[in-house]
Amino acid sequence: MQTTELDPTLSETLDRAGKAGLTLVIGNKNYSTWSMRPWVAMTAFNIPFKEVRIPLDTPDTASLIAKFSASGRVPLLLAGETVIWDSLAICEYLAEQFREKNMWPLDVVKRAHARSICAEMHAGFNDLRQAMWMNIRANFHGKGRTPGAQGDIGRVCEIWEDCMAESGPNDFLFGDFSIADAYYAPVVMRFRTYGVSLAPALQAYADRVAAHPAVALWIAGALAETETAPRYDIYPG
Ligand SMILES: N[C@@H](CCC(=O)N[C@@H](CS)C(=O)NCC(=O)O)C(=O)O
Repeated sequence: MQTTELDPTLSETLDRAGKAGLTLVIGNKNYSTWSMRPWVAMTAFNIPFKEVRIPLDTPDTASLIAKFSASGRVPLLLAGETVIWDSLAICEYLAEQFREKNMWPLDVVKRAHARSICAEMHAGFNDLRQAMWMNIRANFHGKGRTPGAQGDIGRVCEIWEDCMAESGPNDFLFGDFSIADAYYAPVVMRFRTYGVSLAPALQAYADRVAAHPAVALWIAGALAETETAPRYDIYPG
């Protein structure tokens, strides 16, 4: 197992990140699933970066994001003069820039599997997104179980079970923590908020993710935020 201690003293990494001038622009930690993914990956792999946080759902959100990118979305990675405006593109860029960190699994077949499940998350799960948005501070137990969301929950469980069948009982999806775990971390947050019951092995995986120091830091940040987005704070009906 890879150590999950955060070690910000890796001078070579610090030096390179400093030269690259990495800044990650994110939304609120409580609500922004796409921001959570690269933030957790960078933190878990000890890649230092400056954080710029733009609260979502305010009258200023669009103009603040527009200062950095015309995409109108966060996260954004600013790497020197380069702007990368999509969570998966950011993770791929980092995996290339910091190859020695093995942010993807080392084995080519596992790597292809990891990329597939990240691509599936990136392109799909719309029902889960719509009915069970992320709100780390909220308790929406029992809500959001539309047929489509139930189907998406089932598919997430299938994906995790497939991975668990190959990795060990105390492992992450592909053994050591990887981009794939960062990609599914917001789903873990949703399952907690909406009280989704999981088979014991999957619950144990979800607990491992939530307890990972990088994820725990993100959760602490979400709990400390004071701004709210009212339309995501009350579950209608
Ligand atoms: N495909 C993009 C999706 C990014 C996205 O939709 N971000 C949301 C926040 S989680 C956003 O920026 N919304 C803009 C807004 O709410 O004004 C990615 O993977 O980064």
